[in-house]
Amino acid sequence: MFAKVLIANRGEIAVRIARACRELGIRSVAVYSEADAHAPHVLRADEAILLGPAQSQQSYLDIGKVIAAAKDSGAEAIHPGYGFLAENAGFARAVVDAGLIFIGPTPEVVAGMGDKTNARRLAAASGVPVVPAEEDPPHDIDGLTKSAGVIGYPLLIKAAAGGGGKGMRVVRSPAELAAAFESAGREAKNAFGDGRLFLERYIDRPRHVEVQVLADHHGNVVHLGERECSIQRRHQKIVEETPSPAVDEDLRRRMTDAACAVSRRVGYRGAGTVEFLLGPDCQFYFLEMNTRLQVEHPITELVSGIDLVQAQLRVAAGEPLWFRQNEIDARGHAIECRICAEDPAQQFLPSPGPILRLREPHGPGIRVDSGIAEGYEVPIHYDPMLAKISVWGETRDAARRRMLGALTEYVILGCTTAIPFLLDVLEHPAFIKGDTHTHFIDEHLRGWKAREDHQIVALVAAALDAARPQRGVVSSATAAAPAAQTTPWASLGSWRLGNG
Ligand code: MV4
Repeated sequence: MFAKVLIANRGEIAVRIARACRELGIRSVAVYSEADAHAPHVLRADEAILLGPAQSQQSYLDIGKVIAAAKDSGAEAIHPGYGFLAENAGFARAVVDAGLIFIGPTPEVVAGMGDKTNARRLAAASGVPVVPAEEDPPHDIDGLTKSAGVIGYPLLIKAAAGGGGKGMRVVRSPAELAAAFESAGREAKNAFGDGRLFLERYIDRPRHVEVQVLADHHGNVVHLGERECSIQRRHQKIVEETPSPAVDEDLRRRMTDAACAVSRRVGYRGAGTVEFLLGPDCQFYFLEMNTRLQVEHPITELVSGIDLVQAQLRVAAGEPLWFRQNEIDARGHAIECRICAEDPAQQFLPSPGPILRLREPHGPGIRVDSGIAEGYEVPIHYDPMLAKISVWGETRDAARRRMLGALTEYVILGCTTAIPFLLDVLEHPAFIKGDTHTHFIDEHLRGWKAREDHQIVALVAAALDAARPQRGVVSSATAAAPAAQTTPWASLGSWRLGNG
């Protein structure tokens, strides 16, 4: 096992990886930018190295600086987390060339899965269903129109070099085709430096269902079930759950078999996720394969009991998986909500700020993966996700109700979060029914506004908090009656969950 690992990331995932390192007796090295000098991930690691200015390009995305930090610290391996350099094949290659271990698949697999048309071809060759497509459409308007006609309308124009919706256009008629192809190519070129496009038949109102896989260097490939990630806004996942309310045992076996088949064929190593589109007709289609740990990995850990980050470290160190497929017994239901510094009433505008007051939920079956602490200033330079709440319950509704309670207990004063929005998602009848597909937010919560009680509560909480004796200045009166000091939220009583 490694003696020292460098964590090439920040925020909650860097804290998560540092914890897994500690539990395996591995020393962890954090890297940070000037904006993160007091960030929890820096304090949580055994060592910390300043990379440079706040801008990601001069810090977390600077391949040379990250590798130099690993070499200087004596780390044998680098864990990339997710985002930043996690799926950058050039980084993976540079890590290996520097004589270090990249905790993930080989650079060739990172590159191969990063090309969406190549990934599709490998999936199809593995016998996995793919959406009917034109993978290399002609660029002249006649040729393009002809190949679009073969696919049929509505169709989707997609960028070969990247996922996440960039360079994607739905085309509903031949009249829209040329302009959409033109603008998609420009967007793809700007986003990925590669304007290659392909056409796919459009699957209407799909679910996004992904399968977690784990593969070691000894020929073992296993899956850890599926995750339903359809509740998204502009391709940003908001709520994830496992198992999917739309997947029965037969469909689960077919999807997980398909995910393992692709993983085996590409020679996958480590933790990976195979994404599928699931149509209303229960047909599923390969979408892409992510060669990183996903944000939503905690819900898989909660139902399976497998620590995925420890598994990544142990597999990267050459250890065989310590369990067989038939020993994985997923149990219960888990839901994750992402807690982001953004204002849902202002089109989810990022709204970072100082964390003035922080009270995280606790209790049976509640897990908080957090990258913030009271007194920490959330930088404006990075992704607005602050933390994730994940809950486990015997049943889906038990998990849903536990999540509602946990969200209600979560107090973050100082920056706006989407917690009230999340409460309305989880209380929506369509969510309760399990009718969750990728158009859920558009169809049920378009133009969402905070309910009156949310606003009043927030104002009263802030007022009460402002009226409290200054923290640390304990007058004789308050010292005499410490019980009188309560958090503003506690003094408001349980204002949620239909208690008036
Ligand atoms: C699709 C699709 C419908 N038909 N492909 C979204 C980004 C990238 N992951 C692929 N995505 C989609 N591909 C075909 N042929 C619908 C989407 C899609 C989507 C997929 C999963 C989760 C959320 C989504 C939101 C909008 C569109």
